Amino acid sequence: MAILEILEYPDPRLRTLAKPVETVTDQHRQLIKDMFDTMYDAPGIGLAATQVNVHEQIIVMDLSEDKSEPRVFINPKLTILDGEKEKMQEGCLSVPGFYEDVERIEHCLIEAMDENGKAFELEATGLLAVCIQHEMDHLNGKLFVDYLSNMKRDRIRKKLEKQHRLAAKQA
Ligand code: QAP
Ligand code: CO
Repeated sequence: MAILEILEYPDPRLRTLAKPVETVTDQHRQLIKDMFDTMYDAPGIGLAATQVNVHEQIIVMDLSEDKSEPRVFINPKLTILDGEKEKMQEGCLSVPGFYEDVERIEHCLIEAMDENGKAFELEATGLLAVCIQHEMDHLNGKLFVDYLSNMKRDRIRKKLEKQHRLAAKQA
């Protein structure tokens, strides 16, 4: 079991563009295990490799309450199935303690590979659709705070910067 360090906003490394995985290797499978350990430990429902400073297109997710539905998405592609938008309150392990409404596409199709390199398709609505869009944003260097007003985003940034300064002094 390995808990990885999660980068926190406004760390510039969260802005890195993730590269597609060419071949899924044992090394990727080990990273995926560690990402699940890290996400469950937090606890969270979704984590992108970007957040643990690995810049490859890998996402882990589990929306269940009992760790019973682990999902892996490698090189995910999204197709909009319905133009409807839905607003949902989002949080992020890289923006701890802050939750805000974000509008996302309500109904989409995801094409991705699993941890064995096997391609699959998944039709997503509701929380699953929201979460996959949130995590795919991470792979593109984007955060949910980017959808907020400058004022709200600045307030969050300043509070986190202050926490980081205090934590650094403690160490
Ligand atoms: C993304 O986020 C998400 O602030 C996953 O103090 C969230 O797992 C998509 C977390 C909501 C859609 C809706 C956040 C844990 C976990 C915090 C997470 C915190 C501790 C966030
Ligand atoms: Co996030």
